[in-house]
Amino acid sequence: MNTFHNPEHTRHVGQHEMFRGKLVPCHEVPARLDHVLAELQRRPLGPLLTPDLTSATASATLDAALARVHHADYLAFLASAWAEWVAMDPANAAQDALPSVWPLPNRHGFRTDRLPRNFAARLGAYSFDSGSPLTAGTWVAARAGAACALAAAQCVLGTDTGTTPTRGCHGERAAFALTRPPGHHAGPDFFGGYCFLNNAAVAAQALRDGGVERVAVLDVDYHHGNGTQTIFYERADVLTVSVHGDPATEYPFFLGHADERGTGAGEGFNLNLPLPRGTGLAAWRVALDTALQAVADFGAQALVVPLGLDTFAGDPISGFTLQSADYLGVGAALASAGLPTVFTFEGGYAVDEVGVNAVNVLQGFEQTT
Ligand code: OKP
Ligand code: ZN
Repeated sequence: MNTFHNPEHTRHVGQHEMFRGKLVPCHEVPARLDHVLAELQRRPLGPLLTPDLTSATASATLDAALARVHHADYLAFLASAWAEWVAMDPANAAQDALPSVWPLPNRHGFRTDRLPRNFAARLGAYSFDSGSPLTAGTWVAARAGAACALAAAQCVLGTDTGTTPTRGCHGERAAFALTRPPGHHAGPDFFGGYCFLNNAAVAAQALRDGGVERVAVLDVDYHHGNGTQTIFYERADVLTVSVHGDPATEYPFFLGHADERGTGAGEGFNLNLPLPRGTGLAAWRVALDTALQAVADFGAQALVVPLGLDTFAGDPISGFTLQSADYLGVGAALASAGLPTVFTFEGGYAVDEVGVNAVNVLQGFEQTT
């Protein structure tokens, strides 16, 4: 399996996230990715590649792929956000940008048809929580990360549209986009949950645009993939399935219930499998099998797996109890779908174990193909 990793990830380093009334150190730290890379060096699964964005063609191809899943005004906001944050007050340069005011839905009377000029207000208009610091390097890191997702999709497609080193990348069975910040909470025009650009959605859309008629996204992160769900909610060509902590008690709280089945043309093409906090491997695997059956019934021709490792028992912010060795079986189960598969690295905050857990999934997958 080819891994596309993002050396620019180190440019996204948040200082704090807001948690229950105080600023606490970020859980989503650069060391997470370093542990996965180190484990991939101990247990190599294939080439380690980095997308090359230096040419104008590669850069334009990436921007076009981003524009397929995110709104143009949101992308422009992200690109200039840090400069505008510092322009508000030069002292802001020492501080992450964290939103602290949001418009409630229109039923409360707030207007979202007028975007405020004030940058702190716009930060709120394009986000849904105060846990996702936007830093000087966030845009560069997130954009280079989306390039990994695009490259991974191109690798399983066997096409090269300019950003991908082609070595070993022609219709591969699977590829891994190893990047941070994560992506599955980012929606068409909002960030949150540590996510800014939806890497899994970029990959799924790139597979569609590369000629795959039916693409399934099977999100195994502890947290519901609300951004991905929202991006594809009205579409029948991309099935979104998520196994996650019940939003009645678990983040992101305001989406992820079992009765969300898609709307319009997309009705029947979203499946949520919420599980109670405390769920262990046996019940989680039953849900995964239900998810895989839905992928098969849909007739998916390619699979995207937002791979969160925060289902691990030792995760500090999550509530399932999977053990490290269980992830080998998770990878094997995912491989049993028999589909070209793109993995995107999402959550997993037990930093010392996240490398072993992630590579266990990928190794279990490889051993089963
Ligand atoms: C991201 B991913 C709120 C902080 C709450 C956010 C968890 C984000 C998880 N201020 N925690 O799905 O692993
Ligand atoms: Zn998560």
